[in-house]
Amino acid sequence: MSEEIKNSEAQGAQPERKKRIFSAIQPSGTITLGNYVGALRNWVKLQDDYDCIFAVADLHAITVRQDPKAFRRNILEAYALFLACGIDTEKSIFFLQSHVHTHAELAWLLNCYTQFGELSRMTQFKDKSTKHADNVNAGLFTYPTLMAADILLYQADLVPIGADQKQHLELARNIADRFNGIYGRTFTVPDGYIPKVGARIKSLQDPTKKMSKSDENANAWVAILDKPETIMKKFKRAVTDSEAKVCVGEGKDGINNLIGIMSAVTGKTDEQITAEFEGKGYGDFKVAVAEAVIEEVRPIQERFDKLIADKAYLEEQYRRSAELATKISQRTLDKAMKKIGYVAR
Ligand code: ATP
Ligand code: LTN
Repeated sequence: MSEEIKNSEAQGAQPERKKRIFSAIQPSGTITLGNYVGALRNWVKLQDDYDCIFAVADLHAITVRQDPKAFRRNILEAYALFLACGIDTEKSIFFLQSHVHTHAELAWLLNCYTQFGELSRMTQFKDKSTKHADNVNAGLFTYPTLMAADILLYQADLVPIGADQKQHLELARNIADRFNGIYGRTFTVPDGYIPKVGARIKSLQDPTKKMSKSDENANAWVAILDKPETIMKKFKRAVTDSEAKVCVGEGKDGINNLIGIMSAVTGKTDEQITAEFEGKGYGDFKVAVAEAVIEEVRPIQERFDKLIADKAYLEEQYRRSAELATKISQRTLDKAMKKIGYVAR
């Protein structure tokens, strides 16, 4: 066999490297239908086509004061719920951010390559410091450099995020560019991976706003772990218009949102849904949407109940993932430290 053919065979046999994805979500109590449709469910789908690394961003969560007992429970529940939704530790690495020491370490280094002015321009910082004026801590201010560290440690190519995180990702890109510019290529400059606008679920009480778990009115959101009767009650109370015709239309934000939810959970198109409910009232439609959502979350809730009762299993999963994540991220941290001029450990 000629050298050339051998070479080309060897090349052909080499599997193409999958692109790496990194994303994280904060463990802030309830995970809503919005979070599920807009973030979690996409992560589950991405696992087959990408090399995925996901984390529960528990370090980010202490920019607001947390009750220790509730915090610990929320972190574990978020972890179990994500597994229940289909995050698979055989396919992906899925860890608790606080278990991987490199995140806080790189975040410190990156703080010194980030300008005060850049962080001051972050709209999330401006919003949150106005909302919680009594606790504008330094962590809230440097939140984006920790997020940059999360991403850059794994040399991620793509970062699935909601539109609200675009500015933070842009900053992570700038920090990576700046560092690479000074020291030579150290970090992959990541691209955002923003789902289609259609996946934005709106509040059930004010359908011009997004469904948000921090909404004070609990009727505005549906949690993945809400009981079936609660889900039914919340949908029955959903705000609609007075036209009483199930179809997509201008000024029909409430019904548009319910059709969007129905479509997201059943996979049916808006036209199919409209045809199915022709001649029927909003009451019937709300019940049907609630039933579809209940069916979607039922298996997730069943898996969650089993997982949360099995602490040993959960521990095995997050420990193993943290070990793998530490190994990968340590390489990047070492590389960055060497470039800065630190003495090797
Ligand atoms: P908060 O109320 O504290 O802002 P949230 O419910 O808006 O929380 P985040 O923690 O900010 O949720 O977001 C987690 C992920 O879920 C992000 O990727 C975000 O884009 C996505 N997400 C949040 N709300 C929705 C929604 N209503 N529709 C679609 N995706 C959403
Ligand atoms: N800030 C994000 C959560 C988050 C994240 C990340 C997302 C923390 N670290 C790294 C993507 C990549 C949020 O509040 N949704």
